[in-house]
Amino acid sequence: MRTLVFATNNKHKLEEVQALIGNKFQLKTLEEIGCTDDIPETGDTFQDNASQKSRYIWDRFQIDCFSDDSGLEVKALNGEPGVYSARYSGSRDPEENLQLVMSKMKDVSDRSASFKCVISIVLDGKEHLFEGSVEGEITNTRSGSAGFGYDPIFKPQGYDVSFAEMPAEEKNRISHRARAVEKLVGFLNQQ
Ligand code: ITT
Repeated sequence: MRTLVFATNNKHKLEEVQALIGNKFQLKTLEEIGCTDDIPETGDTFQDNASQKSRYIWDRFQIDCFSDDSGLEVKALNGEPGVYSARYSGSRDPEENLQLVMSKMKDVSDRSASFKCVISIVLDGKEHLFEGSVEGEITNTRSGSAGFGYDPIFKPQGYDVSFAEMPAEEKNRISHRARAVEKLVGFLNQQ
């Protein structure tokens, strides 16, 4: 079985991706390879940040690895929080970040938003990129407690519930991350 490092410190992402990848590939965590570094994420785009994370691990450890850079883009906020999704309020507290989006969206009628995910994988030193997105809207009130981050205020198009009200398997069928991981798995199966 092929072993891949998933370069993330977000345990929710790890759980989602592990469930999507199943047992075809063995995922190793940063902890398992002894990496406790604060991996830089200084890019202006999801792609730049994803590349930065996976290349950092490749350069330091020469291990096949991939990373996910993702976030919420709200149309009425000119694409914010975007690449700053994990620290939009200045803090890494998901609750504070969610509250800030809710307060900025108070009284805004165009509620369109999307989640984006870019996966960068470095295999034998060569990088490949995969993208996924899901359209939806920011709800007026929060609901649900599953998932993470902005899930309680994001309702995917065609659904009456937020991501945080869905069972993990359902979010994992339609999410931005699921779509990017599906492309990644298709690619890995051809290697
Ligand atoms: P790593 O960089 O260690 O992977 P991170 O959480 O810092 O972890 P990102 O820089 O990619 O990851 O930021 C992603 C943020 O976007 C995440 O912290 C959430 O706030 C938000 N986000 C991404 N995917 C999400 C999802 O499926 N549901 C809810 N919020 C999500």
